[in-house]
Amino acid sequence: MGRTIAIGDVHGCLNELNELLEKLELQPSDRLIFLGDLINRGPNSHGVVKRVRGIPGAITLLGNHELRLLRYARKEDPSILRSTDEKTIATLTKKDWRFLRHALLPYFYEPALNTIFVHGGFTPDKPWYKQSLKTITGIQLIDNEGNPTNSKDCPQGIPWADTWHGPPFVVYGHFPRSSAYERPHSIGIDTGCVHGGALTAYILPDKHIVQVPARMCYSNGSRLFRS
Ligand SMILES: [Mn+2]
Repeated sequence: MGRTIAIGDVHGCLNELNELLEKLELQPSDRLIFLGDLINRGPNSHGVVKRVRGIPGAITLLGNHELRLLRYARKEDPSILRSTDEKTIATLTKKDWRFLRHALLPYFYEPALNTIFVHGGFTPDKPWYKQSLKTITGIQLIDNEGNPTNSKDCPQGIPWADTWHGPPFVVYGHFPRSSAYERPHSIGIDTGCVHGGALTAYILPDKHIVQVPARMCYSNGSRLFRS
């Protein structure tokens, strides 16, 4: 089996993505998995979607940012949009929309590695395959009643990964931290490229990390949490 390479939240950082893909020296036997949130906040959402949809066989997961855009497109309800969505929508082509509608998976499970790839994560109280789209794309923390939440709504919550005991092992993004967040049964690899951190790839089965630093802080650097 070739390498399985997960890539964290790109958020429109096309230059860093191109640099990372070059640094990885991709082989035909490699499998690339993008953990979601390709778009928004950064300088070139369209460029990232175009680049990723041009990679044959790449697996792309649904992030909360893509989920919001798809909900808007389905209901045509502009009230759910944020200003970053509007900037992205203005640049997306028909091919980009087709890709966002049809190519994004909620998660990807690889039995040979006993590993699941997902954007946000899981609560520990029920099996991963029984959890809602809202949870698996949006969770960062768990509140004191055991419910999924995030750092904005409940800053004192506990990282869901601290409560996850596996199996399976979980590789996820969505929680921008100053470095990868390694736990015995999970690893978070959103290292906040768009916030001036880095773009991170995690390679299995060797458990190797490859990173490219952000060229600048494109969006609110204070969102990068220390890990
Ligand atoms: Mn996210």
